[in-house]
Parts: sequence; structure tokens; C-alpha cells
Amino acid sequence: MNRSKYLFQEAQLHIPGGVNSPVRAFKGVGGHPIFIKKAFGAYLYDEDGKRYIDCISSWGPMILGHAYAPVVEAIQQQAVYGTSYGAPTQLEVQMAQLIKQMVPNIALVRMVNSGTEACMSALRLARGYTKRNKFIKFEGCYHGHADAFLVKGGSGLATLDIDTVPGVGTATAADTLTASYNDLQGVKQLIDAHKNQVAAIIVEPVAGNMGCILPEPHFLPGLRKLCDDEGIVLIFDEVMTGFRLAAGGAQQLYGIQADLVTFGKVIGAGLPVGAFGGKAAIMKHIAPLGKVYQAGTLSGNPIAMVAGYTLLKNLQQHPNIYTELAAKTDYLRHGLQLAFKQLGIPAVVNQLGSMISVHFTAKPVNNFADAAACDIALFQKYFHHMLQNGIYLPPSAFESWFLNNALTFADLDEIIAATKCFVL
Ligand code: KE4
Repeated sequence: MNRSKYLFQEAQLHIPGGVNSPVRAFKGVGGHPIFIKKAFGAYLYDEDGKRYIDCISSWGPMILGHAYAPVVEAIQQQAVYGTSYGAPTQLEVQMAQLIKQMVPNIALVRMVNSGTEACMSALRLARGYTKRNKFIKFEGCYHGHADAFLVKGGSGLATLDIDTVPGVGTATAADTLTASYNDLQGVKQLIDAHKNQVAAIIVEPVAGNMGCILPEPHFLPGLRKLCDDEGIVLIFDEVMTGFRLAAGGAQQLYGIQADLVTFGKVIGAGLPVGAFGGKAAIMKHIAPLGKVYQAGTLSGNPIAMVAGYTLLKNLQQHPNIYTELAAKTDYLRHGLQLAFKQLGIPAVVNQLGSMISVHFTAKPVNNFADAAACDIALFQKYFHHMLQNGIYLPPSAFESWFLNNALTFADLDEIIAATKCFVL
């Protein structure tokens, strides 16, 4: 028996489902998860020493590859000064200043420990600021596991086909209104049906939790106008897209300014970091400045701050990384599209920047219903074919792939070559 299989059996004796986050359990593709021992650059190494080309990058954070030397050194140097103080540090000030330099329209920013915390806090803040309770999210988008967001969510909820999450109170769920991604008319209908009751619209500006799905040209500007007209707080959930699609994230890429923005993943360089920030008029309601309470023992943790700061500083100082990453991902998209065409397999490859996903269908994939109508069984087969060939894809048809800049064109050719020998 290989070590991963043994460890998964052992893990299931002690951890629910043997994992600390559901999507890792391979429920979306079958089989047992691979237990990773170490990672360097673009490669993961499992407990049996097998190497994989990594197309997940820890679900986004490892944008410059694993064990990125400047980040490792920064962590090692800081750790000898202690790991947490529970008091403010200069590191947090430097991190906040850097985020404000890189991201448009962030007047104030609060550090937290995950993307979930960031989104949960931003929603609470929008509700406190507007004194309204309802909010609009989009089917297939995922904003972490806070109760209010577990309605028609993407990522693990879609992977596990969980429509209603036990434990989420009916009253809570009643305030969560959902529309289809890219359906501006549907959003307008929800607002008209709940006049002056909608506190916020939260959206992944580029969706990554139903595969990678791009906003249609009218979508984000339309949401901005609806929020301006109706006094609704527009929240861009940039946990995936922040610092990944551009230094200034999707706001920079699309030239749209949200009222609040949430971050995770890249911001912590693999350590537990999230953040939310935006307009001063809204952020000033956050305690201790205002009364919208939000707190965290390890928020702004010094080790996490130096890790995140070091990675963001590198991204800020080398903006060409984004064009390099986009060119590599574009190369991969073309290679995959050609491979599937040669195989006679209907497939749509969605991509923006370093986010990409494969959908086995002949039709465009522009929302969750499109993604769910694809051949999921074929994706499962493709996943295992690629895993056998040493290519580590997200173990779900409802996830974006995340490329890292440690990947070489030779690695990309290996991914394309493995796809070319995928037989039904
Ligand atoms: P975390 O709490 O997992 O740090 O972030 C939640 C979150 C918020 N917003 C967006 C757009 C996200 O994609 C996420 C988390 N992404 C998933 C991957 N689809 C994390 C992987 C997992 O759940 O294990």
C-alpha cells in the first residue's frame, strides 16, 4: 500500500473525512487524496517521493512557487523574535501601507486570518453601515464558510452537491438572496423586490469556484451602477483574484472600484492571512473606531505579516511577473484546446491571467448552471489520467486551476502532452 493510502486511512480515524478542508478529500473525483511531504518551485512531492507538477498552488497563494526563498528567509529571521505578541507591530503598519500602495481605493484595511473571516467581516460591516440585512451573492460563487454565504455556494459545496447546509438557520439563509452570475437583470429584479433592504452585493469579480468564469463586459459596471443608484455596498471578493490577476487585482484589471474588497491566499504567501478594506466612510465603522465589532487573537501575526509582505513586495517590484504568468497560462490554454480538438473531445477552456479551467462541454460556460451541465464524470477521468502522469489538478470540476510563475514552458508542455494521450 502506498503511504498516501495508508495515511488517509489513519487520518479518517482522527479527522472528519480525513481532511481539514473538504475539497481536499477527492470526493469530487473519487479515489484517495495524495499526502504531500514537501514542495519546491512548481513541484509537489508526495509521501512516496512521487513528483507532481502543481496546477493548484495551494488554491492560489503560491503565485511565485513553493518554498520561495525570500519568503522562507523572512519567516526564519522573524521567528527567532517570537511568533505572536497580541499587540500592534510595525510589521502591520508596513503591510497596510504596502496594500494601499498596490490596491486602488483602500483607505483603511484590517488584517484577519482567512478569506472567510475577511468576507464575513465585510458583510457585517456593510450591514452595520447601511442598517439593512439582506445581501445578494451569485450561485456558484464561494465566499468562505460563514453561515450567510452557504447558500448556493460554489467550491466544495458544489463539489459535494450540498444545496442546503444543516446548521445554517432559516432566518439567516432568508437574508441571502442569490442571482445567476452575469445576470444583471436578475440582480435588478431582486433589488426591486427588496427595495431599500439590500445592504450589499458580494461578487467574485472573476469567478473561480465553479471553475474559472469571466464577467461579461456589462456585468461588473452594471453592478457598480446598481449599487450607486440604490445605496448598496459593492463588495469585490478578491480572495482569489487579489494580487494574482494584477498587483491591484481585478479592480485594476477592470477599472472598477468596489466599496469594500476582501483578500486572502496570495496576501499571506501561504500563511493564514486575510484582509478587508475600502472606503474610509465605511471602514470607520469597524471597532474600535466604530461599533461594528470584529477581532482576532492572531490577526496581523508577525510571522504571517513578514511572509505576506515579502511576497507582495516582490510582486510590486516585478510587475512583469503578471505578464509572464498570463503568457504561460495563455500558452497552456492554446495547448489544451488543440489537444482536446485533436482527441475529438468537446471541451471549453476558460482563462484569465493565471486562472484557468477545463469544462467538458461544447457550449460556453458563463455561470454555474453551465458549469454544472458539463460532463463531470469525464472530468473525474481526466483528473486521474493527469494525476497518473504526474500532473496535480484541483480535485473538482468546480475549481479554477492556479498557475505559479515557477512553472516553465517545459512543464506546460508536459501538461499538454499528458492531455494529448488522454483516451476515453
Ligand atoms: P478561506 O477561508 O478558505 O481562506 O477563503 C475563503 C474564500 C473566500 N473567497 C473566495 C473567492 C475563495 O475562493 C475562498 C476559498 N477558496 C477555496 C478554493 N475554492 C479554498 C480551498 C478550500 O476550501 O480548501
